[in-house]
Amino acid sequence: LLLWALAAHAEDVLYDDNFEPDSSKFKLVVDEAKAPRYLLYDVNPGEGFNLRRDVYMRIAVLVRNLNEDSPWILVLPPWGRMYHWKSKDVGQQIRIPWSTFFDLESLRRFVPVMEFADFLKISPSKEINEVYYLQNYKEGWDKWEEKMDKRPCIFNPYYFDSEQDRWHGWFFGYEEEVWTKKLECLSVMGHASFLKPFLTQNRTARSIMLDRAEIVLHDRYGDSVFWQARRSMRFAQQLRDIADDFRREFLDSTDEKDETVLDDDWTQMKRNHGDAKGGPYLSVHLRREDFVRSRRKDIPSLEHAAKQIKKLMTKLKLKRVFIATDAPQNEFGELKSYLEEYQVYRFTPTPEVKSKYKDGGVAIIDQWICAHAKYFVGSRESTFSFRIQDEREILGFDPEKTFNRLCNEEDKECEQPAKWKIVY
Ligand code: GFB
Repeated sequence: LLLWALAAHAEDVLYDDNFEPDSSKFKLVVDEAKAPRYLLYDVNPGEGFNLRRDVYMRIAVLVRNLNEDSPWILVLPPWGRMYHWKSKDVGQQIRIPWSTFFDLESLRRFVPVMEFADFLKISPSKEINEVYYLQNYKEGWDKWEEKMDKRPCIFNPYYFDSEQDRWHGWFFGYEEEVWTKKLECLSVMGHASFLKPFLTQNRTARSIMLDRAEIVLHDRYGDSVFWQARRSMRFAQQLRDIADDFRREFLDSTDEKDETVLDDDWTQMKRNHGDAKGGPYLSVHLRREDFVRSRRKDIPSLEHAAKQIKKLMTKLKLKRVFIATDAPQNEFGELKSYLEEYQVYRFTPTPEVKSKYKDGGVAIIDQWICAHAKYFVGSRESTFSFRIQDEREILGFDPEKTFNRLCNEEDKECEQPAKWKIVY
C-alpha cells in the first residue's frame, strides 16, 4: 500500500507548479512504481447524496483490489446535479470537490484518490480514454450469476460529435471540455471486483470510467473491508467543527463529556459498543419531501411523529431534541407546536456557511449532530438515516440507541431496522 500511496503522491507532485522533474522525490517514485492508471466513475443522476456515498465504497474496494497488482488511482466524481439540492441562494451546485465534504487524507488511508480537477490538470487533452456505461440485462434474469457482456446500449445519455470523432456527455458538469473516443455499454450482473480482470486485461487505456456504477454490488456487504472503506469516509474537519460548535452551544454536548473523542487516524481507532455515551439530547432524522409522497406507508404525519418523540423523551428523561429534516420551515413549525414542553432544535446555517458548503454541507452537519446524541431515531429506508447509523457504530454507541425508526400511524408492528454492526 505504501508504494501505491507513493504513486498517488507522485500525482500530487505533478500538479505542483513548483515541481522540478529531476527532484529526488520524483525519481524515487518513477523507479519504484509503474505509472498509475486512473479509474473514474459516475452514478445514475436520480440517486441522492447518501446512496452515492455507498457506491463510492463499492468502487473504493474495487480500486484497492486493483492495487494488489498494479497502481490505480480512484478519481473522485465531483458532486452536483442532485435532485434534492434545491437551494437557489448558493449559486450553482455543481463541480463541488470532495474536499468540501470529506477528509481526503482519511480516504487515502484506504485507497489512493484524487480530485477530478487534479486529474484534468494532468490530462491536458481532457480525454478519458474509455467509458463503459453499465446497464442491466435487457432480457432480465432467472437466476443470479456473475456475468458481463458488451451489449447495445439500452439507454445512452452521451452524444457523438462526428466532426471531431468524440463522445461527449455530462462528465460531472465539465461537458464542454471532457470527451472520450471510446464509449461502450456493458451489461453486468456482479460484485464490483468482478470487473477487475476486465480492467486489468485492458492495457491500452490509462484512464477508464465506469458510468452507472451503482449497477455493481458490494463485494461483501458488512465485512471488515467494507467497514474500513466506511471508516475512511470521515467528514471534512471544517464541517465537523461547525456541528461541534452547535452541539456545545445548544445541546450541552462535547466529545469529552459524551465520550466520542476521535483518534486522528481511523485505522488506529477501535471502539466497543457502549463506549460512547452521547450528548443529553434525542436526535431525530425526519425524512419528508419526496418520501411523504413516495413512501406514504412509512412516513408518519407530523402529529404522529411528535407523539413518538414525546414517548422517547419521557423514557429517556431528556429535555432537548435535535431534528434533522428536509421539511420546509412551516412543517418544522407544526412539529414544534406539538412539542411545546421540550427544547426543540434545528440547525440553520448562516448565509456564509450555506454559500460555502451548500445543501450537501448542511446535510453533513445535520448528520454529525445526529450521530452524537444519546439516542437516535431515523426514517425507514432512508440512506440518510443509514449513514448516521454507521457513524454511530464507528463512534461506539450501543446499537439499541442507534437502530431505531419512526413509524406511520397505520403501521402497528413498527418493525425496527436491521442492526448492521461494525466489524473490525
Ligand atoms: O441522502 P439521500 O440519498 O437520502 O437523499 P434518502 C436525501 C437528500 O435530501 C439529502 C436532503 O442528501 C439531503 O440533501 N435531506 C434529507 C436532508 N434529509 C435531510 C436532513 O435531515 N437534513 C438536511 N439538511 N437535508 C433517497 C433518494 O433518499 O431515497 C433517492 O436520494 C431515492 O433519490 C431513494 O429516491 C429511494 O435515502 O433519504
